[in-house]
Amino acid sequence: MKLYFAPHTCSLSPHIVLQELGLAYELIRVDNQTKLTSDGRDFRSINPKGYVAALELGNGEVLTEGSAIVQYLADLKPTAELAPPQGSWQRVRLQEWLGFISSEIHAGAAPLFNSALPEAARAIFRDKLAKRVTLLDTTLQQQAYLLGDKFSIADAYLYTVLGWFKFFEISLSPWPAVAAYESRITARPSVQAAIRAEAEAP
Ligand SMILES: N[C@@H](CCC(=O)N[C@@H](CS)C(=O)NCC(=O)O)C(=O)O
Repeated sequence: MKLYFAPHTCSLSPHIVLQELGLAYELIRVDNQTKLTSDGRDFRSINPKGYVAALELGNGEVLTEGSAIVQYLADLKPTAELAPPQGSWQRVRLQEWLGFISSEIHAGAAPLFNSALPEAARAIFRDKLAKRVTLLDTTLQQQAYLLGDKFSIADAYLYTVLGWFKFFEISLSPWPAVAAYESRITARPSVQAAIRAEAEAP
């Protein structure tokens, strides 16, 4: 499998999952400005959407959309229990979280990377994000991870997008349970290995 990634982006989420599962993969860096891969190809010929993450399978299929990729990966190794079984109620709960992270946190935070965004719009996005993180804090006051007491693919995704808050100078200190959650996940060997591999990738 090949994971197309760009540093500090949402592709860290499937990367953490690959590390958690101990699966073999090749890492291919994408320059999100030029859309060139580190091996000199036009990334849009691999993923016409032009954005990471993309996972190329051995049979040549390319899977995109982070929440689909992490579910595909988790199902390759069900014994790792990174996702509840397909068809279970808990799987639906997982998908509920993945949808929330994707549409409320990921898509809610991404505009803040745009330096052309006017301050008034920036304030609107920040306020909305704060409301969503307050909801997360309420959940994480009661349990260690989004689905309960076990780390799942939803946590890999949420951790990844929470990591952007430092770029926006949004401190997690108003949400102590979220801050503790972020520190707990930072300490996972899979996270450290993924971050190191991205820094060292050509
Ligand atoms: N809907 C996609 C969004 C992916 C996405 O936002 N990718 C960003 C990095 S986090 C990107 O590569 N942006 C570059 C671009 O859109 O040109 C998903 O959930 O995977």
